[in-house]
Amino acid sequence: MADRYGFRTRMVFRLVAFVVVVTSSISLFAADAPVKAGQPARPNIVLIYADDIGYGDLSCYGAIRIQTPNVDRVAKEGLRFTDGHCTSATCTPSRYSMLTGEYAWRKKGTGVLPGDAPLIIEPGRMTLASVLKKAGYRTGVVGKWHLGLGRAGLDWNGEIKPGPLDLGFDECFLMPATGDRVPCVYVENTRVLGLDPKDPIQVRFGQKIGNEPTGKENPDLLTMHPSHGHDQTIVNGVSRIGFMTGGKAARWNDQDMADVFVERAKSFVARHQKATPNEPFFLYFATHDIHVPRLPHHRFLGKSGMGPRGDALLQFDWAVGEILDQLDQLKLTGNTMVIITSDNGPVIDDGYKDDAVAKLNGHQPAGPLRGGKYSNFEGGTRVPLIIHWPARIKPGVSETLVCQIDFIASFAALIGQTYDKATAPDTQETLAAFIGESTLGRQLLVEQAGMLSLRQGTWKLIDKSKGPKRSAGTNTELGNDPEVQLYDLKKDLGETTNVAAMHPDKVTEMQKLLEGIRTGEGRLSP
Ligand code: NG6
Ligand code: CA
Repeated sequence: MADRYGFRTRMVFRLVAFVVVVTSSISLFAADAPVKAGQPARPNIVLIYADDIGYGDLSCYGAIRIQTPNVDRVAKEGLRFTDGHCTSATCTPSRYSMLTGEYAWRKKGTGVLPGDAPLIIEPGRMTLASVLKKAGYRTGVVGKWHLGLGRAGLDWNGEIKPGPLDLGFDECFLMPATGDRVPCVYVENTRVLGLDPKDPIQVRFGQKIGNEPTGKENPDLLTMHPSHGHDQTIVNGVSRIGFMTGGKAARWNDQDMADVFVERAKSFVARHQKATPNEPFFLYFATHDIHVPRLPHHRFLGKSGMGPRGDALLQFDWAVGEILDQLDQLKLTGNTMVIITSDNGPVIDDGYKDDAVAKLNGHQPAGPLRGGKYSNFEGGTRVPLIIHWPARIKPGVSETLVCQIDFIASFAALIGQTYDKATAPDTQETLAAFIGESTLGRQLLVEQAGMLSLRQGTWKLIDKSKGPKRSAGTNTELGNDPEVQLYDLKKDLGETTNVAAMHPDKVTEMQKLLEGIRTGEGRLSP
């Protein structure tokens, strides 16, 4: 039998076969990386939460004096937000809001916590981690916690409970509070790591405990001197906030801290991948960089030309690269959502003489924004926010107003999970904005610093305040003014011209809106 089908027919067969193969492999990919509209997806989620990195600190946000190539890769391949926010201009309230979905100012005792504070989120309460855990995610937190641990009067030598394990995390490896606060030890799950029972640890704030040297009494022992505050127990040549004694073998080494956290973060991913490769994971990776004391590893020293603050930024960028490399190696990058953001705006001198001011070299940590950490101006809460998820998110830049407090409602929507609106009254579902499928984000956002401000679209209202213009120690412009302030950020991103007098109706409208949110329906905590 010669040619049963003609040449043309054979070509059509081939074409059909080709189309079948190609479309089936596309749908295979789609099943692997759920991109179909209407279907819940379950990407891995890696939330990289920087400490004190400002809007202008990364080269993808316009920094020129410093290069952050790993973060820039995330921005280039992902969605970079120009109006992304934490809720507060300091750490504890931002983290509280992000994890609970409740504005921190609704609850007393959520300001910057001392190192011996009890856990401020009620054990068993729904959190970002527990919502994901309920949906089958393996959950872990590595790095800075700063939401309190245990109950009042905690004995650091025993079981440290309650903590993240009571809030939906399967495992944790923590710096309890901040780098500049005692206790300067790591907590692994419910124990201080490496503690020698013969050398028990004791921690106290407000009153000295033990007889170890302090920055105030023994400045000659210091390798880094405080500029304001930070003159209590000396650990590794650096005086901290608070007093501790004992626990010598368990004390962290500041220069190794980024390495330790990266190692722990990678180990969480690797172990999880091995044990349950078909289940997604959520890693909350909260770096210490670039908070004070800035003591990056010696391989970064002098590399930025901007002193320890710039070197710590390079160390942060390195850490991001390490996480990305691991995801690449494990072939997880496609269906992992990597988020990079920060807990508050930038600060230059935050209490140590580390050359940050002298070596700034024209670098603008807040970029075009006014203020920074502690400030009511945009520099306080408008921070870098980048989301990278190749299977779903198209690269680009979004000007949509989004906030970390909305991760709960938005991720719940993404994975088809319900969440308890009563305990998370302030989280709003803005999933489409986070994944770049809509330009509709938040209509209203309360920003917390010394007082509350309100964003409505590109309007910004800062209510009257008798507070100081600048913070005495850090020299940050705080945005306090006895007159009400209104800024039109579309025309005036740097909040230089108060237009309240020109728009009295807008001021009244926004004051009422803010009051409504403050006292209204959503109120939960006393
Ligand atoms: C301040 C500290 C500052 C920093 C901040 C918390 C002094 C003088 N200043 O009280 O150094 O630790 O608290 O930073 O003690 S945060 O990023 O954790 O909010
Ligand atoms: Ca911070």
